[in-house]
Amino acid sequence: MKTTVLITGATAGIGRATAIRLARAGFRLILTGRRNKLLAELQQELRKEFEAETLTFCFDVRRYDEVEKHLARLPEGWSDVDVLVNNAGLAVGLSPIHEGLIDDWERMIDTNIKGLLYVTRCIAPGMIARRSGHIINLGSIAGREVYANGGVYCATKHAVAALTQAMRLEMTAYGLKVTQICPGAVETEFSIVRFKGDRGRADSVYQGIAPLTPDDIAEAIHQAVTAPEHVVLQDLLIMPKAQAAATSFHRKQPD
Ligand code: NDP
Ligand code: 8X3
Repeated sequence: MKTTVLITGATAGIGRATAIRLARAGFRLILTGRRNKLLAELQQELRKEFEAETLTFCFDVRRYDEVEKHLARLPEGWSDVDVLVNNAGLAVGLSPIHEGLIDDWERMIDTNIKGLLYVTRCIAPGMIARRSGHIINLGSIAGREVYANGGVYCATKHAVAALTQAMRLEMTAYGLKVTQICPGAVETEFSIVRFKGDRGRADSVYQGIAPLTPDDIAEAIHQAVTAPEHVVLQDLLIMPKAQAAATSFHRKQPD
C-alpha cells in the first residue's frame, strides 16, 4: 500500500511544491485549500505528470465544521493518513500591536493555530490507533524570534513550536513522528497576502537576496518523510544564505 500524505494549503507556495515533490516520489496525496480551481488544476497536473492518485478537498481550516465534515470520515481507501503536513498558514499586515487590525489578528490566530489544531484533531486519532504516523508542522524563523510589527504572526508561530513539542511528548509513545520545519524567507504568495495584494511591497522583501524557493522546503519535507523508520528530523531551521536572522539580511545593492 502506498503512503498517503495529507497536505493543507496545497494551492500555492510550499504546500503546492510539496505536493509536486511527493507525487514525483510516488506518494498518494490528499490536497486541501480554499481555491477549488487551483486544487483541480494541480490534481490534473499531478495525474498527467506522475500518474499520481490524489483526492482534493476545498475548505477553510478556520471552520471546524468544514474540517470535520471533510476529514473526520475520509472516503473508503483514504482513511489511513500516514503523513499530515500542517502547512496552511499566513501573515496579514505588518504593524505594531497598538495599531493592529483586529481582523488581521483573527485571521492569523484562527488559521495558524486553531486551523492546525482542528486538522490535527481529525487526523491524529487514526494514527494513534494504528500506532503509526508522521505529523509535520510548518513553523517559521518567526517561531524562534520575535520582530517588531510582526508580533501576532510571531506569536502564532511560537504557538506552532509549542504545539509541535506537545504533540511530540504525547505521541512518541504511540509510535508517531513529529517534525517542525522552520523556514526563513521563502518567495511564495506569503508576502502578497501579508501586504494585501501590494506586489511592490511584497517584492521588496526579496530584493537583493536569493530567497528560499518553495522547492527548497518541499525537498526538506521529502527528506523528513523518507528518513529511515528509526530516524526523526525533529526540528529544521532553513534559511536563505543571505539571511542571518529574522530581520537581518545581507542585500546586494543594485549596480
Ligand atoms: P502561500 O501564501 O504561498 O500559501 C499558503 C497556503 O495556505 C495556500 O495554499 C492557501 O490556500 C492556504 N491557506 C491560507 N489560509 C487558509 C485557510 N484559512 N484555509 C485553508 N487554507 C488556507 O504561503 P507559503 O507557502 O509561504 O506558506 C505556507 C506555510 O509556511 C505557512 O504556514 C507560513 O506561515 C509558513 N512559512 C512561510 C514562510 C515564507 O517566507 N513564505 C517562512 C516561514 C514559514 P488558499 O488561499 O487556497 O486557501
Ligand atoms: C515567514 C517568515 O520572517 O516573514 O514565516 O516571519 S517571516
